Amino acid sequence: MRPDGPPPGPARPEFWRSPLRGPWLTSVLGLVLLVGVTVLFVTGLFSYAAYNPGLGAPNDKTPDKGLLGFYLFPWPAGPPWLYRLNQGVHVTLGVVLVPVLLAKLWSVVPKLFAWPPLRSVGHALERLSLLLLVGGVFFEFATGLLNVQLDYVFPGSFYTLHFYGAWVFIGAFVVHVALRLPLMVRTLRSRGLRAELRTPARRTEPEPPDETGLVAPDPAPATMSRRGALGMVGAGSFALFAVTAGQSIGGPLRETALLAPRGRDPGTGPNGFQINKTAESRGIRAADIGDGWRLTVRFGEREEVLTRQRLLELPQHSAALPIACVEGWSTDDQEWSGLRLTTLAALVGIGRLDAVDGQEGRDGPDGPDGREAPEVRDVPDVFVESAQLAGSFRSAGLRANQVRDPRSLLALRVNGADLTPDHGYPARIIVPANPGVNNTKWVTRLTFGARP
Ligand SMILES: Nc1nc2c(c(=O)[nH]1)N[C@H]1C(S)=C(S)[C@@H](COP(=O)(O)O)O[C@H]1N2
Ligand SMILES: [Mo]
Repeated sequence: MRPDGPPPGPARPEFWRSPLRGPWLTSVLGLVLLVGVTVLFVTGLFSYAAYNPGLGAPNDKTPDKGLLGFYLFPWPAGPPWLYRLNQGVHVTLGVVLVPVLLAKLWSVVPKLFAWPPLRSVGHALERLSLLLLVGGVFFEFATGLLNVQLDYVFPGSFYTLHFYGAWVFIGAFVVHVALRLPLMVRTLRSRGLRAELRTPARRTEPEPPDETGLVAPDPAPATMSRRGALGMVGAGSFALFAVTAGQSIGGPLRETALLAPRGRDPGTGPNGFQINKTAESRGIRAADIGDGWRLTVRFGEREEVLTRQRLLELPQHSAALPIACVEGWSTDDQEWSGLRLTTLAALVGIGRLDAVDGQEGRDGPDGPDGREAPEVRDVPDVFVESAQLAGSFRSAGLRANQVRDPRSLLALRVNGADLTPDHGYPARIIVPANPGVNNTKWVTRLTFGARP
């Protein structure tokens, strides 16, 4: 034994014997992850922008982000399915990539035991970047999956951890891709995917040894082809897709979302769609939302206090909109009806009330008859508060472009029935393309032109 050689065990190249391990398999899996992780990162950034963190604390779960918020932009109020699509892709793809990620780590696992652990400063830096890469990816997947699957159990806020974790990870990821991309392209060119997929186990040979050190020096005979290995990963991903995607796609497929805790069995009737936080769980008491409930609308010095009966006497409008949660589940479009936010703005002197509602659209859905909502300029942002006393989702800001949209409602009814307490009775916000968390339930106060 060489005195400076690796100790017996996984640090020795001979320890790893799979004939499948090699740069080609690693490159195929790497390419899938390169595309997948890029989509995850971009949809993740969009998701943060969709919260409209610029509106202040209730909307911003990472107020200390500093320069990391450089890309933020006002989130559009439509098309209505925009956030639904973004989060459906983000969460479903994250789940589906798990087998690919595990296979990729398996394919390079000998490198984690490389001996000697630190050869030079450059080598030390490379290993540090790999530590951030592997640690970062596990951290992002773990926090993401926990947030989707369980009542979040990680210590610390999901939002901050997932957000900062994403930036640390993506830094390491960019370095890794920059270092490995040329090798990946070369390797993928060296063996045709199609030929490889036609090769059965008995003809499967190890890749030629090369500088990557992934190829086993003493390979065992193949018990599985590369086609089989990729097929196994693909089947795993497909199975996860099949039991997850229904929560975001909706319709009859909702029943197939076996892995989605909030995707299924929301009951029947007009209010028979998902409930994330029940009234009871948020500490909403019967008295908070009973006959004594009032809505206060305020703009500067002007204030109106309205009963639900009074709200129902004002012009009602409807809009077919989904609820889409950061967790990836969403509802199909529901027919919400109530007051346009512009109508409420007009009550406190923003725009003219008659210009906003006039005689048009009373009690009917807009659209089919082709009547456009009159344009309302210069509406300010609005700060929405609820009867909920504590918790980070008790209030939220909406940006002027959202307030202005004729589909943005303070909903009193859904699918022809009064809201149930769990869906936000007496009144809830519903805005196209708005993340679920900003569609505040049990609303008690709207303050126009105010930021918290
Ligand atoms: N006051 C209040 N409103 C709230 C919440 C909350 O905890 N408190 N949860 C939000 C979240 S995270 C989502 S996804 C939607 C879910 O609405 P639903 O339960 O009617 O489907 O409500 C939002 N409105
Ligand atoms: Mo949510």
